[in-house]
Amino acid sequence: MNIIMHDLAGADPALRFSPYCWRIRFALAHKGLPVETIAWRFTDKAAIAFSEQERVPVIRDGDTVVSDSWAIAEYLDKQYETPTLFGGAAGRAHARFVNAWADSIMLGGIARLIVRDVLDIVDAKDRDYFRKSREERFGVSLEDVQMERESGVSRFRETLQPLRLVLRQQNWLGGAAPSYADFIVAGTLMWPRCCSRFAVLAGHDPLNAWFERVLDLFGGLGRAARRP
Ligand SMILES: N[C@@H](CCC(=O)N[C@@H](CS)C(=O)NCC(=O)O)C(=O)O
Repeated sequence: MNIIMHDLAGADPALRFSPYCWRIRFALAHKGLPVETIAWRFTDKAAIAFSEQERVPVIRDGDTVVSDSWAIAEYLDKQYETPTLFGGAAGRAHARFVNAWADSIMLGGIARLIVRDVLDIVDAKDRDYFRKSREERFGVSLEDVQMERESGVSRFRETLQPLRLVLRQQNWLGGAAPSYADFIVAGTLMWPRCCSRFAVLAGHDPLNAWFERVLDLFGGLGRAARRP
């Protein structure tokens, strides 16, 4: 039986834009596990009530339900040992740092660049909820959050310098082969790619070469993703 995953979608059900869900799409593909995704909207809380929380990704694997992308990655690596996502306990510990860094520094930085654009692609029934919940979080309007993005984008790009320094030495964050650390960062970059036409990476950024390699993995899974 295929694994089922509730996956955040926009007004266009083919537009899948959650950074956390993308991490798991890549992780499942890495394991060679077929997945059936179910389009989920921010306000479809009842559809995932069985997981006893309100966010996606949520996977159902037979009788097992797991939510939270990190917990799902750990579950997958335990349940389906090879090919490994983490490369052992030390790799998992390092990936935990990458996860925390991506969640705090990368996602926060990207939100300031594209959060108003997200409003344009969410389903009509999610629009009020999305605006209200995100404006409460930022304390200003979505328009104001994103207003200074042309000048602010360079600050975001500077925060990615550790990635450049590592990827100058090796092809993947996982070393010689991609690991969950690559999927965390690439999944995070799928969010702006699938929500906005704003370029969060400069054209000359060496990170593009690595991101293009990720987009080509698994038969071009990331590259084929619907974009606005
Ligand atoms: N820590 C969770 C975060 C999941 C999360 O925040 N997902 C977003 C979609 S990108 C969500 O479901 N948001 C629901 C909401 O804002 O109400 C993970 O890693 O999976």
